[in-house]
Amino acid sequence: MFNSLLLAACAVASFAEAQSTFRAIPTLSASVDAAPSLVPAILDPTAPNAQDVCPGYKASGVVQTSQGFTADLTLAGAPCNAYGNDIVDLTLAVEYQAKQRLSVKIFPKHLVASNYTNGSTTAATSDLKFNWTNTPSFQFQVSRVASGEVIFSTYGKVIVFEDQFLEMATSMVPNYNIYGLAENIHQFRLGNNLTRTFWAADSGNPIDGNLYGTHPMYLETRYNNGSASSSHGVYARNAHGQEWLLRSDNVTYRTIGGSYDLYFLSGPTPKEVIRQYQGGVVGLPQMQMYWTFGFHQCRWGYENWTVLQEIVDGYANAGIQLETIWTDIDYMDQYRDFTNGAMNFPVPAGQAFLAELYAAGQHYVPIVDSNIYAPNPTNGSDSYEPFQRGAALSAFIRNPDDGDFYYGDNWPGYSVWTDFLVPQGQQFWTEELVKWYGDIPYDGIWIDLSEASSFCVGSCGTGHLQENPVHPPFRLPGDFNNVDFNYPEAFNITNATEAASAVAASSSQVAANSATALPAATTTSSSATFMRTKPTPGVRNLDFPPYVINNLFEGHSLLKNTIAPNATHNDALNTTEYEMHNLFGHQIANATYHALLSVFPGRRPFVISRSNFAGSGNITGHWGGDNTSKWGSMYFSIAQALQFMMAGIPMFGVDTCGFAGNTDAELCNRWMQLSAFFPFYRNHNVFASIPQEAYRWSSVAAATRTVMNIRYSLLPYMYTLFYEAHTSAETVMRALAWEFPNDAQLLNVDNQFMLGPSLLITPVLEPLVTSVKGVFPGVADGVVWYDWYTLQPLQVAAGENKTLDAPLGHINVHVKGGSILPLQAPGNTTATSRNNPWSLLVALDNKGQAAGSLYLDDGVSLVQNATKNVQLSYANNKLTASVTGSYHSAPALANVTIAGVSALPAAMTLTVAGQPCETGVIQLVQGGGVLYVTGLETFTTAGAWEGDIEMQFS
Ligand SMILES: *[C@@H]1O[C@H](CO)[C@@H](O)[C@H](O)[C@H]1NC(C)=O
Ligand SMILES: *[C@@H]1O[C@H](CO)[C@@H](O)[C@H](O)[C@H]1NC(C)=O
Ligand SMILES: *[C@@H]1O[C@H](CO)[C@@H](O)[C@H](O)[C@H]1NC(C)=O
Ligand SMILES: *[C@@H]1O[C@H](CO)[C@@H](O)[C@H](O)[C@H]1NC(C)=O
Ligand SMILES: CC(=O)N[C@H]1CO[C@H](CO)[C@@H](O)[C@@H]1O
Repeated sequence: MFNSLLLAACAVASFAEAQSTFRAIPTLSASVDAAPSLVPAILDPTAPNAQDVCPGYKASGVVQTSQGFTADLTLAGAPCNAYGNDIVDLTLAVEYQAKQRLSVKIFPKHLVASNYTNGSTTAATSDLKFNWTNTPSFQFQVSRVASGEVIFSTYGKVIVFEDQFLEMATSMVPNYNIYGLAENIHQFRLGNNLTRTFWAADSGNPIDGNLYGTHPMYLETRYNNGSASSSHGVYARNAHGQEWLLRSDNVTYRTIGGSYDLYFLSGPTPKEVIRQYQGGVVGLPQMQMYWTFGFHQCRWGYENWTVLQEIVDGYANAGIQLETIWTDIDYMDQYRDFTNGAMNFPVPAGQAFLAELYAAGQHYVPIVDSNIYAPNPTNGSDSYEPFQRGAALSAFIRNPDDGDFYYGDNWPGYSVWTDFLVPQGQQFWTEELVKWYGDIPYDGIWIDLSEASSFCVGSCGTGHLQENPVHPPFRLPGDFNNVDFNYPEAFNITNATEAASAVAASSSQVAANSATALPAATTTSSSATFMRTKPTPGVRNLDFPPYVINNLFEGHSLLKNTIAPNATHNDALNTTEYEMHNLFGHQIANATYHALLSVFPGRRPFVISRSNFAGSGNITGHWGGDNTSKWGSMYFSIAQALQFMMAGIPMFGVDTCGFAGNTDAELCNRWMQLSAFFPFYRNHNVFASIPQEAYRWSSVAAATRTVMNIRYSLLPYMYTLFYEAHTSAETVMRALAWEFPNDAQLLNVDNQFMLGPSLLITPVLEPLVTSVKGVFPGVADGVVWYDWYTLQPLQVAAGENKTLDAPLGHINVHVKGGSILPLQAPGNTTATSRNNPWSLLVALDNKGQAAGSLYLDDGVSLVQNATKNVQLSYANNKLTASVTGSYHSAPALANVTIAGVSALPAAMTLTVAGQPCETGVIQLVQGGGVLYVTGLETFTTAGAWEGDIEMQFS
């Protein structure tokens, strides 16, 4: 069976086959996405330096408040109008909001600050101190009261506040270590020479370029020459297009609008900073349903319900867990939201498919795009009711030039976008999702293209709707002569014959394309070039702000590939996309969350979405977007995940095995094993590349079965980590630098990570190797690391870069001594796993102690009728489980495995719920430093955690 699958997967994508799939509808010219070309300010030597030309402010009129003070800031000289119009009169509001959080706001004087406080902190009780001076202009410093350490200082720099440009800079210590500023494709430590541009973009996964998410928050760690490290956080709450310039001795923050709304977090550990940020400022991550931690399979290119059934069956036949099957845009009628293609995805067949899927305990999640098709008004058969209903509600964003809706372009043709700033946007979205659920009872929603992506510049559909449905202005994957022949690095070594044939086919395609007049894949020409606009007194230039951010698209214009900045909302202020652009993704995810509350009252909504903003973790999960089937893309997934753990969106994972391009058996093998330790575990790829389900190659199937059984046995641990994230801002995946904050050797580590406090993952991230190097922190302080598979302590010296065996199909997982992990025998779904026997894995530290915890609830409800907490501990040869709460888990506790026990105990006593047990049936076996206690099930037949358990060895 696997031999034939192996052949199928290794066959290169077929050039001939794809030539027949061209969509026979009018194709927009690439010129619709042409915009004037600009030079980003950071690359423009003639751009004014605001620090040189702007006068700064003087503070006066200080008024003490209960928790800080306010003052007037007045422009200290002639306006510089560097990239906008200087605002002359500002208000400064300094507020000691909590012991660990200081807020500094600077805003136009006529506005009133909103604030949230704990009501009792003052300068006298804060960890942080705010100092300021008026010489030579208003400048401030934030320092630690206890040590005097300055964590932020604008001394020596002017503060700039214009209607379209703000600039503030802080001095930095040499070789500073900062992390965060998600979303970026970059190493975990951001380095001292990087510009982070925030302007949500449908741009794939560009290294260092702007992409989907905006999280203007960083964490800085200072190692203080070997004494305890100190970490602090800075969050600048502002959604406008912006840039953070990380330079050798300063970080410069620039936005093209809004105000300064800064939060300084005192830490002093990385975990405290993260907790202060999520718990105190942007809000804690939502709790997810238990089943969402199962494995998800998706691809663009599942042609019909029958194919979907074949995929579900393929996993079952291969003995690999599949929890959720997803559909990409294939299922829709001509790419229109809330529809099903009548030919390939008819509703009745879908209902039959889903009934069977749900009966097997599995789940279904479809994609929903951010655009709404605007039907051809001259063709009655092109009617599309969701558009009519939304139009009747005035629920779409408008074109300011004519007051009609803004018509951009996306997969279905000319389209509109929902206006989530007004209540009717939510109403429209909820009604459509509820209505469609009546046809297709989905389990959650996947939101895509929410940057928001548009394939043309401006309201290109205005006056052209009679051409609909138009084809996007570039070739789609799988369109005529557009087959992807890319393979991972080293494919030419592992699969030389196939690689040669891919190269040949690729050349034929290039030759065929140059012989036709068809537009090439993605190039667009720009109509004019200029550096930047000049500020106009009293007026903002929304489409071409004078400060040009380094938007990564060709020509850098803000108009490219999205809704134009001057498009307006339906609110009383006619708020524009200039303000709202970076919030569209948050708003549509939020609207989807609330729509799902209507579809499933009382149930935790499951939303995975692409564009996101600070705080989006309250209402959505996120996948890493359009990555590629390359080894480097797999490596960057770890740093991207760690950013989102900081950002408070722990439901994160990437397209496993890679989205764009073809994968291969070796990369997919390593990646299926790595992603098994990410919270959101999904395999997904693009249309017109080879299939990459985990069962397509026997070697990948075997590696996946191995790791999937580990993941499913760890579901109680993963779920408990999520509960702790949701209630107390603990992180799920963790940087080594967070767990061992005083070890400066770990400051760059992003090729390894921890899952919670107990598991260290050391993946292989390169081809053609059978070993991997990793570090094992804490050894100098006595930390023991046990191999997951053998439970043997790793022999490793302090600071050693240890070489580990890592043959294909094996991922190194180590358990930190001192941990107790609650496990359940893996079933074929999360539901069957939940009904399987419990066990405990106890990994003793060098003092013979360990601890852990377990959280249980029904796994579904927003408000729980009953929950259960189990505190697990081991000391003095005694294992204790103390139970609180009344949630009932039926399976018994079957066995306990204790690593780090050197001899067989002479005796054992067991008490369950205070009752001594007759231990005759229990087996104790010791060998290789591990004690195996089996045969426990008869003592907890009513459920493992119905009462406290004490197990004493002597
Ligand atoms: C802040 O100002 C106080 C006096 O008001 C001074 O004692 C302290 O050294 C200053 N701190 C810093 C970091 O400049
Ligand atoms: C900073 O990065 C830029 C762009 O990558 C590079 O040209 C420059 O040499 C770097 N500067 C330093 C000091 O490394
Ligand atoms: C930040 O540092 C860079 C590189 O040294 C320098 O060119 C720039 O002027 C500095 N910016 C500020 C605001 O101090
Ligand atoms: C489903 O799609 C597959 C692949 O294109 C095709 O072979 C099959 O005939 C289709 N089945 C149905 C029922 O449409
Ligand atoms: C400066 C300011 O506006 N402070 C307010 C912050 O919020 C608290 C609680 O609502 C108010 O009491 C303060 O007046």
